Amino acid sequence: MTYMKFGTKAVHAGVEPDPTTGAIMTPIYQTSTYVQESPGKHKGYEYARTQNPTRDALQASLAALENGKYGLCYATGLAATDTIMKTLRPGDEVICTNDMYGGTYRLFTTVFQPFGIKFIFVPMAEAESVEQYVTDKTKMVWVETPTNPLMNVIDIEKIAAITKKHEVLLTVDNTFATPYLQNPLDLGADIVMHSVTKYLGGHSDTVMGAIITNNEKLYESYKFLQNAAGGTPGPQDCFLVLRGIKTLHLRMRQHCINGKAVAEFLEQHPLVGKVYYPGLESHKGYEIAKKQMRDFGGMVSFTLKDDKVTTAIKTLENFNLFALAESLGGVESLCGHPASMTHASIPPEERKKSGLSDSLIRLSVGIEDTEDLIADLKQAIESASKA
Ligand code: P1T
Repeated sequence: MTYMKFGTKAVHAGVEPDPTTGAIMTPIYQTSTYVQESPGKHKGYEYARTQNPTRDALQASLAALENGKYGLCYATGLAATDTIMKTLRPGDEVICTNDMYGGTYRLFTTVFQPFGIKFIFVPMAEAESVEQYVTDKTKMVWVETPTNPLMNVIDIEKIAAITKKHEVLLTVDNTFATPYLQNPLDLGADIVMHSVTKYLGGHSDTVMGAIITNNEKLYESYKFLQNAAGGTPGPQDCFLVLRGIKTLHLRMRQHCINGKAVAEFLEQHPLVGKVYYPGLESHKGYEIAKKQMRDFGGMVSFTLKDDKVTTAIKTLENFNLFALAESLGGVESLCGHPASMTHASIPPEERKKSGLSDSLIRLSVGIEDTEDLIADLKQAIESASKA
């Protein structure tokens, strides 16, 4: 079946009534193995690390949402990234954006770098400048856009023109945007990676990762690694994400409405310093975001004019509705302190170079009523400055 529109895909793609009972919801195939009639004679399923019907449905759904041919799921977002990196070899070079999730930075620098893969972290706001870092050893450009936590927007089409010219791969971590807002494969990327934990799951109840591609050879290597290295998700988690995806378009609409309202409120507040949100005209990536995204999402970062770390911490402690927690993309609003939480594994001097201040506050704006979120922000900021 071909689904034309995103909402219809979110509800239906990959999901067929269960062949044995007609159950409209894909069952949780909680089994480790499948009985064979005769050795090698089976129904397409042998062992649950290799294949699982609940996972199959989710993989097909994710591929459809990203306009890709192939989808694969992994135990976490980092397990998906680990799989992509395992296809590289000692001596290979990867050019990466210098602002990215701290765990991805840690995986690259402390796990893969010692195996002889070189990672070059560079700013990518001016996409053309990336070409100067390409050498005959470059195998991949790794883009996260919008970036975590500074919301830098990277021009995927322009980077793709460079990677195509030099015959290197382009991977885009599409976690912050989601396929509802941005489809990197359509813009020239070879590989899309997701922390499914976030908006795709959408309810803060599971961790998972995914890879989507149109490249059959890459798909075969990642699928091989899914079985050979075994970083697969369980069927219960696949079920939860399948359920989450059915409302992705509805949730994202409200995340975008609330994200914009929060960013605009912060921008006009006299106690607020910088606001990082790609939907603000003052944001340096606004024009690129308008070109490559359908809306601007629910992630907002900001600093206070009083730039002391203690004031930022007090503000975080003052929130009532925004819960202080790692992660993002759930229906409920969260707040965090990247320097000591999600990005603590990036050395302070590297954080400074990319512009990540120790007083930065990051918000994952949920789908609650906008007025309640603004009221909570207002009281948290204003009472921190009084204390
Ligand atoms: O947590 P995991 O599912 O392994 O995904 C890692 C990951 C990859 N890419 C991006 C852009 C991410 O934000 C993450 C995880 N991020 C958080 C836990 C966080 O709070 O930023």
